[in-house]
Amino acid sequence: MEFKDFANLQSVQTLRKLAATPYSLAGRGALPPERISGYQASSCDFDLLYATQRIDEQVLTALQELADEAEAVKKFKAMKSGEVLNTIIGHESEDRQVLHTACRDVFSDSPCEPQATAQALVQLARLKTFLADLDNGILTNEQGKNFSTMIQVGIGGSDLGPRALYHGLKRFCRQGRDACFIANVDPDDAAEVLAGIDLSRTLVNVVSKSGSTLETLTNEGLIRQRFIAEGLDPGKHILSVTGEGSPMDDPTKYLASFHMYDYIGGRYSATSMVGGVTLGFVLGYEGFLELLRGANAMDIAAEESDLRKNIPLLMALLGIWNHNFLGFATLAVLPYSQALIRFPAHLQQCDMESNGKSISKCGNPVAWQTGPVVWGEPGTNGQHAFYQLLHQGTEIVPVEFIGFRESQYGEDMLVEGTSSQQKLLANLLAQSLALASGQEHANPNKAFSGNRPNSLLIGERLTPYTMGSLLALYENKIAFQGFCWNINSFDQEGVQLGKRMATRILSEFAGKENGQMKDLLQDAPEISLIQAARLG
Ligand code: G6Q
Repeated sequence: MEFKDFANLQSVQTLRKLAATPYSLAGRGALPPERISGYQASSCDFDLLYATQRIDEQVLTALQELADEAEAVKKFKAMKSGEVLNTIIGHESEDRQVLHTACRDVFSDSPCEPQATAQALVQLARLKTFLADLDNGILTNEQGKNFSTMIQVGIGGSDLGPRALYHGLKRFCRQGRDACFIANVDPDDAAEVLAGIDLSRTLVNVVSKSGSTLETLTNEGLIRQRFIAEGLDPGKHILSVTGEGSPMDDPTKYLASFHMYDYIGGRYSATSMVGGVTLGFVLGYEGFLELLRGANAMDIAAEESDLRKNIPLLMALLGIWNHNFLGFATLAVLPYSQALIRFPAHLQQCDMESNGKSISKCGNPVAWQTGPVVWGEPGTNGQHAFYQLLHQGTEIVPVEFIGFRESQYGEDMLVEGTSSQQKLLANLLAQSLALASGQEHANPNKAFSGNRPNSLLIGERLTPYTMGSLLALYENKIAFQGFCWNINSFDQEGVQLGKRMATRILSEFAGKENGQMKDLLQDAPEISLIQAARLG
């Protein structure tokens, strides 16, 4: 494998030239039927309509060349086969395999990386037994009653993905089972969740790969105290998911323990036991397997080298076109699906923690833009909020719309001749067109310049299977972009500095609590800041 700098790729020079005259979506007849039908792709159960991007045949050809030159698909396959891709060549780095895909490569007789998949299968078998014990009344609370709620305690990658999937699939939760999440060290997070809960019927799933995260350990401690205060035995209620050998890897403290492995990055861990335990509890074991099946199907579809037939690759390259060549700094992901309310928050982490990097795979400063700012909210709510800027603002924001032909509940009715689902989809299509086409008007305040690139990702219905596919689609898109930008998308050194400073400030607070002011920091700006904020 070669790690070529983005700026030196031949196709990048071609694309720079093409970017001087991108296709205009705003002109009369700019979106003829053959363009709309020609610019669509399908992977698994999703269709991508991308006629409303500022691309033409030449751009698509050059984007394909870029993907080929950067060996994006080859690297993706190498990733799935266990190549050590989480590394910065020539420098100290995590030096790990990147094998979240192995968690769902469990349906094949010849998995891409057999060892990791064997480990995933062991964890799945343990989960299956645990869930069956709950169903069969082998595991009950102190009074012999079934558990009805699972609280997942974790933060970052140990929270966002599982939480987004839980909201996405609430419709499919088993009767009498629910989940909630505590992430923040803000005591109000735990207080609010615990206020509405019968702890005697609750399981607490503490998830931390490192087993040493301040927020998670603090919340675990707080909850343990709550159990004791209510006369309950925490050991009969608290589970753990952690890395093998981590400080939390102590089965004697927990009702059950599950493992995840260092080759699975936190933000890519939703299909490991990090998501599996809570999702298995609410969806049932089969429901969780369906999610894995959908993710696995997308992982296979992403091996296609023709970007016109590979949605994750196509979305990655369209993103690069908008970001690096047309110069748009952010990306809005706007799901027209209430169930996906937390999905943009998950993508914020998955994308920005992966691709918010300034050095190349070889440790050199990059001379090109890497990951965009990613944000989003479900439509149609967003239309009544920030779409003004999307349509008429000076900042052009490329949009990835997501929608489904059918609603999840199927509980709908006609109001004034159309169903709510039709109204939702009409708005989705209208926004895509309005952003692209714009509108001329004599009154400048009512004119829309158009040419605001977007694409429509459409599925049939959001189910455990399609949710899995959607999750993997974005994970794979993010990896493809990282391969093209020649960065390491799988580490997160950028979060360390703030963490270290917080630890120093906390030790200052702790010193005060003990009445023995430490002067560890002395003239450090931390001290001035503590004083200026009137916190000490
Ligand atoms: C994700 C990051 C980060 C991590 C959290 C929680 O890729 O590594 O968000 O998931 O910091 O870490 P633990 O699971 O170790 O508690």
